[in-house]
Amino acid sequence: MTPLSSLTFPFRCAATASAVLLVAQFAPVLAAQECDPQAGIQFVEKAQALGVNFQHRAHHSSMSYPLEVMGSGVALFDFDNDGRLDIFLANGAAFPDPNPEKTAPHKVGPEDWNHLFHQKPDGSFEDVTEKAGLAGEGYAMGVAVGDYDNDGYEDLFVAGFPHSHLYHNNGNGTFTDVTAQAGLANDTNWSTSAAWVDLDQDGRLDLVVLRYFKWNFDDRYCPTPDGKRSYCDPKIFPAIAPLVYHNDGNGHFTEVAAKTGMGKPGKGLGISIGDYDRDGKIDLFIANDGMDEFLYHNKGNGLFEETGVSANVATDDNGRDFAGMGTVFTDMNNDGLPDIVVDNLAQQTFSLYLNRGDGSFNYASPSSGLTRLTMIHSGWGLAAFDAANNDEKDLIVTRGHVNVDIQKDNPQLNYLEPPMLLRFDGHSFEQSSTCLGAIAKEAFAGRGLAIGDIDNDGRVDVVMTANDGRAYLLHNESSVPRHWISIQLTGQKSNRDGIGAEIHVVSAKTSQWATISTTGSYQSSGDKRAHFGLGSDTAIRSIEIRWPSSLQETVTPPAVDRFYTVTEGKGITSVSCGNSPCPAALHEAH
Ligand SMILES: [Ca+2]
Ligand SMILES: [Ca+2]
Ligand SMILES: [Ca+2]
Ligand SMILES: [Ca+2]
Repeated sequence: MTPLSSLTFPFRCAATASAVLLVAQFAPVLAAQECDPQAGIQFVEKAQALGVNFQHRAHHSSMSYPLEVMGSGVALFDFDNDGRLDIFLANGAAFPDPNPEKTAPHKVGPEDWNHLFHQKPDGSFEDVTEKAGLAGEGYAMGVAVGDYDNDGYEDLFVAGFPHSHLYHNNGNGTFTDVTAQAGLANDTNWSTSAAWVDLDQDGRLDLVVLRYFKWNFDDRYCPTPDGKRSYCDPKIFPAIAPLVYHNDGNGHFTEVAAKTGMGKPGKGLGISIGDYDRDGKIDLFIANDGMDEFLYHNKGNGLFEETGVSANVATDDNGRDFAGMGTVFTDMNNDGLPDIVVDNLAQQTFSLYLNRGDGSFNYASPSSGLTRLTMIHSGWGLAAFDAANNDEKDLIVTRGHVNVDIQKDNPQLNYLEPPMLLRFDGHSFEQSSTCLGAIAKEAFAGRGLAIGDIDNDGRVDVVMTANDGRAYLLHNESSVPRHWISIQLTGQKSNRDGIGAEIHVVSAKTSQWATISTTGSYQSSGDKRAHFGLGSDTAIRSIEIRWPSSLQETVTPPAVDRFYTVTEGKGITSVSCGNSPCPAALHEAH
C-alpha cells in the first residue's frame, strides 16, 4: 500500500488505492448524520435576508496560482461600540492571467473590495465600506481584530498579498490606513492569518503575522496524472518566518521574530493562543501546511521556545505531518487545561490534542471518533463553541478541497463541501451537521469562519466565507431553553481587550474555562466576549479572572442569562440582557 505520508500533500493530485480503501472503510458512518432532537440545536442561514450581500472574488486563473484558492477571512467585531457585532469580509483582487510580469494583485472596483457591514438596531446590516475607508488594497486573506492603542475602539489588521494593512479605528465610523507609520510596510510576500496578543505582558497588544511560504507569480507547472496543470504541492515552496511585531506604545511596531525566538521558518495558515502549562504566560500554536506544527512556549519577558515535538503536537501519532489550516486552542473537555484542534485536508483526518497537564498532549483523534468523522473531509475555518448552551464544546468547520478537480481522480472526495457540526461530550464527537439546517446540504468552497452572538440573544451565531462564493450567516435558533452567561473584559493595566485573560466560571453543575481571544479558526477573527452555556443551572457560584497583568479577580454575578462587563480591578461594571430590557427580578430565570 502507498504509505499515508504520501497523501499528506494539500495540493495532491493523484488517487491511490489506499485512499479508496480508507474511504470504503469509513463510508457507513457517513449515513448517520441526524440531528439529535434532544439537543435542540437549530441554525438558520440568514446572510442575504439580513443584508450581508457579499461575493468573494478569487480570480481563478489558467495558471493555478496557489493564491487564488486560499482566501479569504471574516471578522465579527463591534467597530462602533453600539453593543452589536458588525462583520468585515476580506476579498481577492485581480491580476493578469498569465502574469509573467508578476504584476501585484489590484482591486479594480467595488466587486473586489473588502466589505464592512454595520449591524443596525433592527438586526439587519448596511454596507458602510466606503464611509469606513476599508475597501482595501491587494489580495486580502486574513483578518485580526484588536485595540492596539487601548483607546476603546477595535482596530483591524488585514493580512494579504503582497502587503498587509493596519487600519486604526478613529472612533467616528472611519478607519485610517496606518501601515507605513506603524512600521508594518515591510510586510511583504504572502501573509495569511494574524493574532493580536500581548507577548511580553506590558499591557499593549503585539501582532504575530503568519506567512504561507516564499511565493511569487513564477510559472510553476505541476500537472495532474493526465497532464493538466494543477496547484503545486506547498512542499516545493520554501518556508518563511512569521513576522512578530512588538507594540512600542506610540503607534509604532518593531519586528522582533528572531529576537523573541519565534523566527523559525514555517508555512503558517492558522494561529491560536492558550496558556497550555497554566504558568500565567500566554502560549501560541501555529498550524503549518505540510510540515511540523509549532507550539511556542512563553518563557517570560517576551521570549519563546518552540516545543511542538516535545509537547507531542507537531504531527499525528505516527509522526506524519499534515496540511494544518484552521486551529482552536480551547479547553474542550472542561478540565481546566487548554486543548488544541487542527483541521486538515481529506485523507489526513483532523487533529485533537488533549492537554495532559504535564506540558504535553495526547493525540486523541482516533479515541474521540474525530478520525472516522473527518477522514474524507477537508477543513478550514474552525471554532469550538457551545452551540446548545449545555456545557459542552462543539466543533464547527467550513470545508472543501483545494483542488477543483479532486473528484475526477478521487471520486469519494469533493471540491465543494457543506459545513460540518460535530457535538462533543468531552470524550467523543457525534456527527450533528444536519442541525445546521438547509446549509448542511449546500456544498461550497468553505474557508473563513468566525463565531459570536450576533443578535445578543444568548445563543452563539456563526459567519462563514467561501472561496469565490458568498458569505453565510448562521443564526442560532436552538429551541431548548438553557441558561448562559457572557463576559466582556475591559483591561486597565492589561490590554484593554483583555486578550489572553483566563476566565473560570463555576455553577452548580458546571466548571468551565475560557481564554479571551479574537484569533483562531482560519484567517478569521471572532467575538472577544467569552460565552458560557450553563444548561439548567440558574445561578453562578463564582467567576475567577486571571488578567494578563497577573491580577486575579473574583466576581459573582447576581443572575444568569446576562452580558456582563468586568473592568480590571473594579469587578462588574455593566450588565445587559442584550436587545431586550432585563426582567425586574434577579433570579427569575428558571
Ligand atoms: Ca456595532
Ligand atoms: Ca484602538
Ligand atoms: Ca504558558
Ligand atoms: Ca445569537
